[in-house]
This record gives sequence, structure tokens and C-alpha cells, in this order.
Amino acid sequence: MVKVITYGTFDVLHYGHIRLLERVKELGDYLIVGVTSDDYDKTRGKINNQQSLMERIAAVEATGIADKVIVEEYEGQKIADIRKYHVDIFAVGSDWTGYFDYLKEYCKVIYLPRTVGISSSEIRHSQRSLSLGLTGESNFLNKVATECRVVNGINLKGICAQDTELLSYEIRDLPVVTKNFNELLSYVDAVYIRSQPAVHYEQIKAALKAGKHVLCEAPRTLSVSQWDELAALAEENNAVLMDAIKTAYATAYERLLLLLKAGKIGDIISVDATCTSLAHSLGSGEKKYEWDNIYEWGPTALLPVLQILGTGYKEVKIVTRHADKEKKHDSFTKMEFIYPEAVASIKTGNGVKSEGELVISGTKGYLYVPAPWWKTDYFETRYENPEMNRRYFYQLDGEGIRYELVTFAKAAFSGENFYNIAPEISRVISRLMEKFVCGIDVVEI
Ligand code: C2G
Repeated sequence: MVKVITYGTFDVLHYGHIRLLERVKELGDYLIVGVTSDDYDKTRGKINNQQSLMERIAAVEATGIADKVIVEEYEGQKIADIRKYHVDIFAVGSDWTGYFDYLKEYCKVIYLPRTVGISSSEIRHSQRSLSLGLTGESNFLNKVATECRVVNGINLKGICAQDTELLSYEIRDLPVVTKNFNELLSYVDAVYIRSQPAVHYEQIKAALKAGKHVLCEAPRTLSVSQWDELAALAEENNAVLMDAIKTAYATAYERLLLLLKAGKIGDIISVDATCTSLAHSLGSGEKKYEWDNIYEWGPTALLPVLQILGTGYKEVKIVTRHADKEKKHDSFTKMEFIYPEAVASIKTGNGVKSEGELVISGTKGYLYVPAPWWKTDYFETRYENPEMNRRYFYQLDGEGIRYELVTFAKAAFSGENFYNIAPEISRVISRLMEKFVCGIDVVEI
């Protein structure tokens, strides 16, 4: 019996895939099809699958062509599969010509001509496209623009900025470049807001009223009443209103939360997050548009505290140090939380430097994320007995911005909420910003 194997993502299964499976099957008597797992696809840059692994497997099975379907989970698995199943022939489409020649040591390798004129990307693209506008003066938008290029279904259309000095040529060359936010709105389906936090409310409101989806760099608003008003407006207009905190979309961070929920370090007693940077590294052009320290770092530092311990703290104390005589900007802010059965702290600084780590203490051990934890691809769980310590590594592409954009596009297309940041958490972040602005529970040093 001649055994043949092939692999693929098989997202939105189409005629090209079916033709390939049929021809591969004709090469032998028994066909094994390896369908790529979502995680494996993520690591090889395929982030836009429309269907889940289960749906893709079901579609391959439904063709009735495969005798066996397996899951491809890691790089190098093909060799293990060929040995395990005593495979005689490996076959794949001609877009991979030469790439799998290393398998010739284990079996025959055949590249079959691809069916021309059809691909999953084209199907996805023709089905859905979200034209996106950016707003703000920050050079962070350059990163967002770069990531937009690799996310299928997002078409970067324009920018609204009062000053384009910090923006890349790619952004300055977009079809729409304007200083008028309403003009930008008239050209797009959605906006990414990275303007000063004080103008978020007005911009989000204008966008939602125009029926546009909004991805806004946290903090969303500087008051809870504004937060509530905008949430209601988003619902009324069937628009997505999502906070942008890139760390929430880093695979390592997502997995860390799951491990904690599974009780890996026991009951959680303390969460301590530090985020700092030195402002001197910024050029003068950048300094003009810099956010206050608490806006820049607060939402990111608060994220693990609120996601791990929840929003039901009993008490918060805020200590802040001003950066200037007018007392307009903070250079360092610490928040301490008391929960019924735990405590937490965040330390944020801009112009004050510390170790940017995240430490979560539990009754069985602790979880440690080294600096800079907000761009994490790695963490450790540590115990009294060092033999039990474990290290976890994950791939981080585009600092999390890429997956954040994918999530936003999915939500906009489906109308369903897939966000990694629960509304209640976004709301409490706004409440804490409001306390800061109004000086409630704040001590100045
Ligand atoms: N294919 C084809 N004709 C098309 C489109 C795809 O013959 N018009 C083939 C591809 O060449 C591949 C298979 O269908 O052999 C599955 O395609 P994808 O789902 O795009 O998977 P791919 O990323 O090519 O995965 O480990 C993964 C595999 O190496 C290939």
C-alpha cells in the first residue's frame, strides 16, 4: 500500500484545495492530510485564518478524499509524521517548490502545480475589507501602519494629524491626509485613535455618531460618565469600540493569564507591575506630543492587576510626583490596591527608571516576567523547589499590535465581541484616570 501525505491550512476550503487533495490521493492508496493548528499558523505568519482548526478539519473531512486527518502543530513535525506513519510520498502545491527537498531523505517529494486563479487570501479579501484611518501625532502610528500591511482585510486609507513631522513617509503618502477629523471619517469605516487622551472623548463620539468602528489607545476616556456615554453610543450605532493595549494581545501574556487561572502558583496574593521609560531619549519633536506618564503607562500597568485580581478592590492609594512646576504633568506615579484577599501595586515612570518587571506572588510559587514585561515573549513559574521551575517561550510579532488589529477587524466584520480586554476593565481604567485628574485618593510628593 502506497501512503501519501500532504499538509495545509485549508482555510475557507475551495476548488484549488480540493483539486490538490484529489491529485495527491491519486499518487497512492492511502492519504493522510495534516491540517495546521492555529498556533502553528500564527508562528509561521498566517494570522488571518477565517476558520478555526476544528472547522478547517471538518471541511477537509467532508471532502471524503482523506483517509486520515492529523494536526500539524510544530516545525519539524513532517519528519516525525513520515516516520510514524511509514509514508512513501510527500506532496504539496508548487508554491512550495524546493522548500521541502530536505524530506527526500525520508520519502519521495512531489510538487504538484497549483490551481491558478484561486486562493484563500483572495476569497477572504474579496469578502471583507475594512478601510482604516489613523489619528494622532505620535510616531507609534508608524508601527501601527507597518502592522496594518500584514493584516488581511485592513486597508489603511488616511491620517488626521495636526503635525505630520513624526510620521513615516508611508503614512504621509496615504490617499487621505488631513487636519480635519470629520473629513477623515468621511473616507473610512474605522479609526485608530492615538491622539492626546483629553481629546479621545470628542473623537470617539464623532466617529461612533458617524457609524464608524473605533480602536482607541487606552485610556479610552478620562471620566466614567464619558465612558458610559460612549459605550451606549457604540451599542446604539452597532459599532465596535475597543481599547488598544497591545500587551493584552501578546501570546505569552494571554497564556500567563490562563496558567494563573489554572492555579499554577496557587492562590494569588500579590500582583506587582512596573513600567518606566526615560523621557530624555525622545527628540524635541516627540516631546511635544508625549503623553503624561500616567496615561502612557497607567493602562498597561493596570492590565495585569485588573485582569488577575478583578475590579473589586476595596481601596486604592495613588502617589504621584510632578514633572514640572505648573504641576501639569506627572513623572512618576504609584498606585496601591487592597483587595479582600490580595494586594497589588503599579509603578510607572517617565523620566524615572526602574526594573520593568511583572511579579505575581501565589501560595504555591510565583510567576516572573522579566523586563520589559509589556513586550513579553517569555515568562517563568518559580517554586521553593527549583526543579519544579518552568520557562515558557512564545513568539511575539509586531509587539501584539498585529493580533490587536486582527481582533478588531474580526469584531468589526462579525459584530461579535472577541476583545481581550473586558469592558469592565476598560471602565475601571477610566475611573482611575478620573481619580488621578481630580486628585481623589491622590498624595503628591
Ligand atoms: N493549493 C493549490 N491551489 C490553490 C491553492 C492552494 O494547489 N489555488 C494547495 C497549496 O499549494 C497547498 C494546499 O493547497 O499544497 C493547501 O494550501 P494552504 O491552505 O494555503 O496551506 P499552505 O500554507 O500552503 O500549507 O505546513 C503547511 C504546508 O506546508 C502548506
